[in-house]
Amino acid sequence: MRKMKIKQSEFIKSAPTIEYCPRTGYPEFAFAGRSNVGKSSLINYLVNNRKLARTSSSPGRTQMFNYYLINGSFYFVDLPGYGYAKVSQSVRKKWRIEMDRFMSQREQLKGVVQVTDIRHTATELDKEMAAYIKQLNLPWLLVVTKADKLSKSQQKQQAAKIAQDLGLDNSQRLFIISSEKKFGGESLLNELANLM
Ligand SMILES: Nc1nc2c(ncn2[C@@H]2O[C@H](COP(=O)(O)OP(=O)(O)OP(=O)(O)O)[C@@H](O)[C@H]2O)c(=O)[nH]1
Ligand SMILES: [Mg+2]
Repeated sequence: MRKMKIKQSEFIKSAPTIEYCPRTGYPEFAFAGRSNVGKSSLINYLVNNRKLARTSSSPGRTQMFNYYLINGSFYFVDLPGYGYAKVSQSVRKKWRIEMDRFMSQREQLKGVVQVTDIRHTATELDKEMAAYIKQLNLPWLLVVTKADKLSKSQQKQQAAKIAQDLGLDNSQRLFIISSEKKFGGESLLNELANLM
């Protein structure tokens, strides 16, 4: 079991399509999930830098493939949230195409971290995303975040329910996390280290 310690992180670029994504060949991990679920906050927590990824209380802020270089050797990619009602139909359609190209064509992509809110049952879009990642045979890690909002026993129960609804059959790939209270991230980082 490898361990990962993050010593350095920096914003590299926001890429509108895969043509603009970095060509260094470094391994990368993408963070996907419903809009406002806490993807950017999760990245900031993992790298211990509150100012790295832009977070917001208004959903739909992350609009492109946002690349963060970690320890000078791999990337975290913050993806735009799905399911945000105020984004126009045409923008959503375009995003679907770009996301599809990204997921299916980026050879550097070593895994997808799917993020859901521990308080909510999985939506149709969450299920669709989960099925999509699995079908691509990409390592899939499920994070249920905002765990600070529930009691310890509720956390376990809700996490199990979400994992079941999304068809997660490997409990080692389920992570109960709070970016706000900063817990649960270490085991996720170690799992990512094993995928590089
Ligand atoms: N209590 C609590 N709040 C959180 C946690 N993580 C994120 N939030 C809050 O949730 C809101 C959305 O967080 P973001 O990290 O911006 O969410 P996002 O998924 O990146 O959103 P988009 O970029 O719009 O898709 C912010 O108000 C955060 O402060 C958490 O672990 N606990
Ligand atoms: Mg974001």
